[in-house]
Amino acid sequence: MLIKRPADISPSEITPRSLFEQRRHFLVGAGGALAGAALWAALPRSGQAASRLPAYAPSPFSTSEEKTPLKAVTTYNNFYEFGTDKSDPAENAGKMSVQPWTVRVEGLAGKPRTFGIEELLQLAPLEERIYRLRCVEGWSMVIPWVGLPLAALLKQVEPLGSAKYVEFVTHYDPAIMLRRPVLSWPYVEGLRLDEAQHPLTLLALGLYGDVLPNQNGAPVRLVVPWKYGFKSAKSIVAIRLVEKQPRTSWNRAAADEYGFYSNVNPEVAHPRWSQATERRIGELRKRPTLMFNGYGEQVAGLYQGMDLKANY
Ligand SMILES: Nc1nc2c(c(=O)[nH]1)N[C@H]1C(S)=C(S)[C@@H](COP(=O)(O)O)O[C@H]1N2
Ligand SMILES: [Mo]
Repeated sequence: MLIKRPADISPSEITPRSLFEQRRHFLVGAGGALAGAALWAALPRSGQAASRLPAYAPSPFSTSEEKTPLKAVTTYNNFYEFGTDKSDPAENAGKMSVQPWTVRVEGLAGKPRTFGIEELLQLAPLEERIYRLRCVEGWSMVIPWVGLPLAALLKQVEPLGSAKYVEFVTHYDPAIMLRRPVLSWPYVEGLRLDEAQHPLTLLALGLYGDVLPNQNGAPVRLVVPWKYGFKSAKSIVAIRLVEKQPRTSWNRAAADEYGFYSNVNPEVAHPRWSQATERRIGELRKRPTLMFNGYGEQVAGLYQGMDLKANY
């Protein structure tokens, strides 16, 4: 049994909305004119006080649904490298040092290159994207991410025509992370190239206006809002353009339960539970789960003609 369906976070653990709303303020400056390198270097690190990201614009892709409180977003996590209980990542991920940090973008590319994390800030204007994220376990959150489209990064390296898929490799340090082979480490995820280039696919550097807390995948993670949460790889160190569909950690662990596509689909049950409904963290009621997590209008075209029951 790999994933248990955990009891939801108790309402008492959730910070009242007014508390975190008070600390919200948007840095409006010279329209992102601050040099990314200087700015990133000046931000506090290693799980210390939160620090604001530079100016970012709201995105038309944002949902207007009520956001999940920051406290829940940062204490109810899946980051199995730091333990399998929901509270483990918040307790243990502070050990991870995220500076310096580089992301290698390699494989079938005309201009493969390693990017310093501060360079990512300069590739495209930062955006705030308020996305629903649906975990395969049956809960969901609404999180205001800050980041840039992954497409902006991929464009830099000029993918070759032979590149069909993108593999995401995440940080693994056995000195501070689980050695037990709960999953095959490092955690690997993958997308088809057109999914990776889709405008909704976000390379997130922050949430609620601050740099990412370690437990949420600092300093850089993926957010793919129409797929189950496990596709959104945390703490990415390499992005590989490849010809063949990558073997992902969850697919290796249980291929019949975690398919490559992993699109949110209420009609395809997980072998051990229905996926028809979900519980928004902080709520008691169940809501119906929407096809493609409600992003069908934007992404359904990617799967035209595919059998989504066979390609689960
Ligand atoms: N490296 C890594 N990335 C990961 C995971 C993980 O265990 N390791 N868990 C995934 C799962 S199952 C989910 S639901 C999301 C949770 O992201 P959040 O904690 O920021 O909400 O991260 C995904 N990314
Ligand atoms: Mo998940």
